[in-house]
Amino acid sequence: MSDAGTRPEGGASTRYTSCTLCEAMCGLEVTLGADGSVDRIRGHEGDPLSRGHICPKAFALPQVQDDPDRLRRPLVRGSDGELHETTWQEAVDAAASLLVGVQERHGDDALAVYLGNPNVHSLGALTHHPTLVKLLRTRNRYSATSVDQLPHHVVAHALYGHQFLLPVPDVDRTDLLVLVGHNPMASNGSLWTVPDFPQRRRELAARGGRLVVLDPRRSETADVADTHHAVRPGSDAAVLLALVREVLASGHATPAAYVDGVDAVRAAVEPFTPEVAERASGMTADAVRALANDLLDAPSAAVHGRMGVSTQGFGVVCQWAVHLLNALTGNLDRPGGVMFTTPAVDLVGRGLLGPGGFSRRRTRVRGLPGFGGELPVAALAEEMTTPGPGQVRALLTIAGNPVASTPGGQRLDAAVRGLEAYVAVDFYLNETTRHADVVLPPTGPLERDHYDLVFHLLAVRDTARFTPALLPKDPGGRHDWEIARDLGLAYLRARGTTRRGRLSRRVLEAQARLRTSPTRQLDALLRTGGAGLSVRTLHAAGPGGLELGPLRPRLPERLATADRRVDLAAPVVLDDLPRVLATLEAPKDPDALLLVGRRHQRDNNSWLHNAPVLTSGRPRHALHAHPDDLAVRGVRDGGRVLLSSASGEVEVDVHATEDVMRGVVSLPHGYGHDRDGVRLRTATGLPGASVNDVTDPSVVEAVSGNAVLNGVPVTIVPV
Ligand SMILES: Nc1nc2c(c(=O)[nH]1)N[C@H]1C(S)=C(S)[C@@H](COP(=O)(O)OP(=O)(O)OC[C@H]3O[C@@H](n4cnc5c(=O)[nH]c(N)nc54)[C@H](O)[C@@H]3O)O[C@H]1N2
Ligand SMILES: Nc1nc2c(c(=O)[nH]1)N[C@H]1C(S)=C(S)[C@@H](COP(=O)(O)OP(=O)(O)OC[C@H]3O[C@@H](n4cnc5c(=O)[nH]c(N)nc54)[C@H](O)[C@@H]3O)O[C@H]1N2
Ligand code: SF4
Ligand SMILES: [Mo]
Repeated sequence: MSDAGTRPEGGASTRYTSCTLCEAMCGLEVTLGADGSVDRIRGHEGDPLSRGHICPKAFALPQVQDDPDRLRRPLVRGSDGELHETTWQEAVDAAASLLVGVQERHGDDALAVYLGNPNVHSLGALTHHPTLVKLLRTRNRYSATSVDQLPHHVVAHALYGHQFLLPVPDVDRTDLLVLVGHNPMASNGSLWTVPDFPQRRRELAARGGRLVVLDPRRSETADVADTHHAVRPGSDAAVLLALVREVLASGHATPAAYVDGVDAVRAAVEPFTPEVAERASGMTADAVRALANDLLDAPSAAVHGRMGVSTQGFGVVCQWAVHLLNALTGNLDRPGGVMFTTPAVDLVGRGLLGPGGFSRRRTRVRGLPGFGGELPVAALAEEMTTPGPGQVRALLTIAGNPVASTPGGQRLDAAVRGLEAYVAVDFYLNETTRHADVVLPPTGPLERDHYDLVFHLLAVRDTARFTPALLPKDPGGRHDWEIARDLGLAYLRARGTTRRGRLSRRVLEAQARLRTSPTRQLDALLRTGGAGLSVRTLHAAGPGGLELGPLRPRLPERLATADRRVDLAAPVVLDDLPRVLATLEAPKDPDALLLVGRRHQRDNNSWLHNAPVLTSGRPRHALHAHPDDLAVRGVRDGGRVLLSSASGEVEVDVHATEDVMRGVVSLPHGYGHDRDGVRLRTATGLPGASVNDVTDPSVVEAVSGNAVLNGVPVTIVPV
């Protein structure tokens, strides 16, 4: 079993790998030239899940690999204040002693850890980072989850007993697909591994099925939908709750036998009439009633809600209502509805991923709730800047860029500068990692073995694919898991743990796990999974891996609730409904502008703007606004405006388009590479502005503490 992959032997050769850039996990067919570099990339036609699909981002993989800006050796900040290249040993020891120093002076919780998005796309990150983080003994743990899908976890835990029991739309068999705040034509699907959404959408149409989209913007997905309902940002709760109400009022709801709480739900949603929905959202009461009927009448239907309804004021209520619509129309756990996967490595069933749940631990300053062992990242800056016991004074980021990715970026930027110690594991200097005292750069995505531990859990078909590293590892480089191993072991030395005679079982086990490669850990997981699999058998199955078939019904056996039943009347949600109603019914300022995000097929969060293949062509960083909204403010198409919120302001270019509703402006995140007049090397495209300098960390989703990135009140004035 090789961890390094196979070296190409003379002449061109065809290899197969997995794209790890987004949740679609496409299989790639790569031609390597005689010198071993990537000549050509195509979608792998024989891949049973992605079926030959590829998007422009995959072509950035070799550009990241060869990018002269990519860090390949560790950096340590010298007494001159600059970062200098050094040896791995020195860098890892320096990092460990910085972190331990702060913890010895100020307590274990003075260290905060942020795990960024790419962690979930890397086998080695998933096998090793949890072990490393546990060793660090801090309760100040943050991740991209709380600027993303936290409401999904809260609801899955409440309904199904486990935060990762997340059903996915059975897109290949459904008759009616309803997408709320989700744009898979650009994002390729989320919490829903659905490679080649465009073709799957065409197949839906060919079978006579329909696609309905709710979005304040005519997104790329709304554009190919049969019906697009423009809804005011942040108002979906009114629509979704009215749909639940109408489904129940019809008398034709068909919840499964293991579903409880229907009467309590009926009473709780009674005030949410279609008329309330119309006043709040702009979607007409008739349209709401018609959609409820369609959901009841369709032979099968699947409702899915993502970023637009997760990272907004009522994220938990929206996700709950989405699950209820599926359950009450009999579409939970049936072909063509939403279904659970049967993954070859079942992290949920085997207890390898914790069930989640709210903890007693809250953030020190604002008292935001902890969930699943983490705290909401919207609180990170204030935890760094508010003096007192427990103040955060050191940071470890792994594959993350919270200054660009979390609300209140400017404040966090300043707070990170003020830290006593900051260690970053990243192969780029980004808006955040540029402040690090030590930067530990891992190998790139093409240099490592891959098996998708997370996204096989969320895929529209059950498959199991292992791909060995495409390119030989840089001999002087380190994989993420090797960095975690070396940093973890150095940390134990720096803390004196390893000098203290007999080690506890906890430490011994952690050391052993850190020393075991991801591929070996994967092999053990496969071998003990009960299906007779191993890395060798997956390898032997060919480059597309094993095809385990379409999704199959799993309930109630798959439920992790104590009584193996689903109680729809989740108190965390029902208790919040009076507040939701009051807020949605409050009078609205007719002149207000609400800011929403958007993703483009050629962007990838905050980090691919240095790949020429993606940044060429028309700039995509502009603020989209309705021409009428611009006219009344004296702003011309193509002009520049100052975009301000209660929290901050940025200058941006404006693009007039009727694709956004009146009263809505849209700006993508992940831009703003020009900070303090310094153009970060990681951007060859236009720097753009960071939307998170405008989003407001003081406003979070009330139940979960998730960031509110959509529906932010803003103003614009011409500059
Ligand atoms: N306003 C607004 N803000 C948002 C969003 C939004 O829609 N609107 N979306 C949110 C969402 S959904 C997410 S997931 C977050 C993402 O935000 P983050 O969690 O900050 O992740 P990225 O922006 O992807 O930054 C990833 C960093 O990881 C590095 N990296 C890439 N691959 C690897 C690797 O294999 N190992 C290591 N060590 N480093 C690697 C890259 O160089 C980059 O610097 O942003 C959130 N922020
Ligand atoms: N190309 C590309 N693909 C990606 C990523 C990327 O950066 N680029 N990031 C990946 C990640 S980390 C994630 S989490 C996923 C996210 O994938 P998506 O959920 O598709 O992400 P977004 O485009 O941010 O949001 C979807 C839509 O929500 C709409 N919206 C905003 N506010 C509201 C609202 O209040 N109500 C409703 N109904 N809609 C609203 C926006 O207009 C937008 O069209 O994409 C993944 N895939
Ligand atoms: S959709 Fe694009 S970025 Fe996502 S896995 Fe497929 S090729 Fe990669
Ligand atoms: Mo995300």
